[in-house]
Amino acid sequence: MSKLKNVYLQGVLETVKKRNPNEPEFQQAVTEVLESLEPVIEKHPEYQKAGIMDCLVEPERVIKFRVPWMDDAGKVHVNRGYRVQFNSAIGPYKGGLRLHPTVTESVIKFLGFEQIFKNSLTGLPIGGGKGGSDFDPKGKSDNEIMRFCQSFMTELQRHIGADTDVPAGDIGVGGREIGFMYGQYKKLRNEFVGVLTGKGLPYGGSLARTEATGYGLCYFVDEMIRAKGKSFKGATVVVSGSGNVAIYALQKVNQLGGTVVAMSDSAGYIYDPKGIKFDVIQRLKEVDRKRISEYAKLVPSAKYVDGCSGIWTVKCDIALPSATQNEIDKKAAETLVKNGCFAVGEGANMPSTPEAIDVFLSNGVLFGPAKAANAGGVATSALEMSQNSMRLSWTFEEVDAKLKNIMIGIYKNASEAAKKYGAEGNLVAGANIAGFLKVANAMLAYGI
Ligand code: NDP
Ligand code: 2IT
Repeated sequence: MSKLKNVYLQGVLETVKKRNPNEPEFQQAVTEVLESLEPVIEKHPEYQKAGIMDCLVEPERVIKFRVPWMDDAGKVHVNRGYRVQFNSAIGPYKGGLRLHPTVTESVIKFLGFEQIFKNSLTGLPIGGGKGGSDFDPKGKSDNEIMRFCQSFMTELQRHIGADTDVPAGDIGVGGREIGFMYGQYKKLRNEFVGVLTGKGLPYGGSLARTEATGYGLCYFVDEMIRAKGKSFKGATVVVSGSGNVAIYALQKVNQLGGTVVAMSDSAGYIYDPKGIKFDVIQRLKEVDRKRISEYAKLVPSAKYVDGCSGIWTVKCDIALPSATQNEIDKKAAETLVKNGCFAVGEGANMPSTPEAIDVFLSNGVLFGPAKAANAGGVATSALEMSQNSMRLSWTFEEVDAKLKNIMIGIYKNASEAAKKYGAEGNLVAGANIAGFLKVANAMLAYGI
């Protein structure tokens, strides 16, 4: 049951549920945003009059396609590919590509919807989109990954472009996959343009894009907790996941004086009271592509525990969920609170269930929602697009400094919007409202 009282918004949500049955993740993401926007809609009838919310919850375009590929043994497999071009009011569609067996239209739509507000919050000119496939990269050879990526791009290339739609990485898509996809795009289109971000440095990538989501997450959380007189110095931190976001969150926590005592993958988690070593985990995951259980064999002070959800029972001051959606439920949130956790920063998209968010907010936990806290990745992607357009590249320090300023700006913008609309201290409401206003005002200007 939603908490909505506004009749117009209730109607919008009803329509979303009717039109998109069996899409629980998409319904979850829309419900949260509509609940946050209640005070905005009450204050600004012009949005209702122009049907802004009705338009916003309907993607501009949903592309769904067949992706056939051949494994090393010569067997043919068929996966399903998606690109949801959700909203282009303030810039070309922008958002990652996810390769994971749990990918469905609902997952891609929730991610694309959230991306609209996140991208708006960065202050940069990017619209919202997302894509991916139910392909499972685990256990595949480099050649199989290459053939899949080439087949995926053979269709996707018809729908994207440097000024139209610019995909990037997400779960299961990193530098290797972006390389294969960019190579295929270039072959088919005979164009060297910034049509993907997260590219390798020799062919148009930006320094600091690899680090950006994890670093940005820490810059955001640092700003949020410093406003309450706290800091990372001496803090015990738990980071779930051990992929792109988690690895660079670990590195930045270390630089800011905190200690990450637990990390995970989908099979289980590692615990090391002495602090998880960045170099070891980076090599294990990025180079060797092994399971996190191997870490405990390399580092004697660490122990491995089967089952990834147990990570939330580890006592910490700050939690940075950076694996996947709905990884923290009500019970996990209650355990974190009971163990003294005072801040949560969402590195993943929608990692906390609505019930978990209620637990955090009602217990005074400082809560940085995904749309704000993990926006550093896409913000730096937009900086990659700028550098591609200029045919220039900035130094690591320049990009990192811009990223930090953007994250501080997002914190300020979200906290001010929350205060202005009667939800002081609630960054979920603040991020949704601040992200919405820019997009809605552009849509108002365009007419229907
Ligand atoms: P990666 O593929 O690099 O890493 C994902 C990590 O999460 C792995 O450790 C993986 O474990 C774990 N994981 C994935 N799915 C599940 C699952 N269903 N249950 C438990 N664990 C799971 O992805 P990223 O680090 O790029 O992405 C992590 C999160 O951050 C996602 O929610 C993504 O949408 C979000 N994000 C990513 C950004 C980016 O720039 N990359 C930007 C903003 C948000 P295993 O290896 O066992 O599958
Ligand atoms: O969820 C996200 O913001 C991303 N996966 C990054 C998207 C991007 O275009 O860099």
